[in-house]
Amino acid sequence: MAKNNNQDKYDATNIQVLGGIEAVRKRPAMYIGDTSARGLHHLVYEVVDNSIDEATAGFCTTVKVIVNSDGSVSVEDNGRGIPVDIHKTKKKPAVEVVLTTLHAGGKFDHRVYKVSGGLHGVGVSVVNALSDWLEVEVRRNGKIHHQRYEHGHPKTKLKVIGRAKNTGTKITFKPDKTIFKKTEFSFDTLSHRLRELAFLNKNLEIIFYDEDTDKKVNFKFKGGLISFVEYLNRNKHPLHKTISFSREKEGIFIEGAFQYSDGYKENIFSFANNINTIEGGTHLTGFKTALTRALNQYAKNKNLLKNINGISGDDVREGLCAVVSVKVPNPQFEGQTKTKLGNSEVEGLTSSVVFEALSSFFEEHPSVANKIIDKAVL
Ligand code: 0RA
Repeated sequence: MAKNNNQDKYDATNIQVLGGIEAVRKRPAMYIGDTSARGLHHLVYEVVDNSIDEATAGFCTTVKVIVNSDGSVSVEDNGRGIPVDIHKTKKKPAVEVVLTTLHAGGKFDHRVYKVSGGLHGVGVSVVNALSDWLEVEVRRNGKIHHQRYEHGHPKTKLKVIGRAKNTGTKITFKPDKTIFKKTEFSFDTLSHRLRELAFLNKNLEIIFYDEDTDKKVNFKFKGGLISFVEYLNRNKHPLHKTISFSREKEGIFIEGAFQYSDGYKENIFSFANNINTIEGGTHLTGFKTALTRALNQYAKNKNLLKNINGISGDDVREGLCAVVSVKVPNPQFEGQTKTKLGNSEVEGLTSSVVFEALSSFFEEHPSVANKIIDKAVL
């Protein structure tokens, strides 16, 4: 074991926590993928994900992300605040347990939809372990609570530092220069992901400010995925108003939006629990199958196919821009980069939700259906 040159005491109650934190510092890539710019930005996403989960649970409306001029990042939300009561067995404030224990789930897991499996969902304790320092501020029970950590270890006790009228959590952390190759954050990389998260979580306000460049953006989309598709198609010539669907079935929330434009390229994005599933998966397959089936059935019923047998999936997707997003309680992420949704039950559920929604949409909007079929037949 490496020489202990800090002031931490290796007593029986601490040993497991220290083991976890040390393991993360020894092999950071195991937890965040790599220690390049990608891994560095992943720290921000991990903290932001926790605030988004609080929003998904219905307790948070605003998330503020600030890149401070000293190179630290603050993520502040107006959720319930991480609990501060003393953990029964660990005999420490819950917030300290959350910030120092790997996978401190169970009672203190506020996540509605798990994100583990990919690199996401590793927990804020990983961010803490890979930070030079981290400070947490919890507004809860009418008080502001504060604690500071260094390299993942508590440096102060959780202390009340003031009174609070509202609730929420603010986490500020400075990535450890001895771990990351580069510790500068990219405004474009962060704003791209934060914009995406605002599209995926409609009505959630995400404010992003970079102190150094004085650049500020504010994302909030009433339209959710509809706004997402319209953003993606902003420089195209659309054939119709964006079509959308959203339904919960058997504990799985399925939503999507799509729009055809006059081009021929296919542009489909899929997400599972807010993670961009670059390699696709069962939700994407279900969507594609249903789109092809719904259009073919409509075309056959209305005698639009003349002397052809049917329209192929590839033809149906020419000029299509679509976003499909599912929220699954226990996702399985597969593939080379763990960005392929594997849950087999999701395929049938997605395809039936999409097929039903599109069939009735086409019946009610024959002019839109005709335009799409004309384009596909051509
Ligand atoms: C555990 C339990 C509860 C909330 C949270 C964690 C929580 C964590 C984070 C991290 C960033 N923002 C957060 N907001 C909340 C629920 C506590 C309760 O029942 O009141």
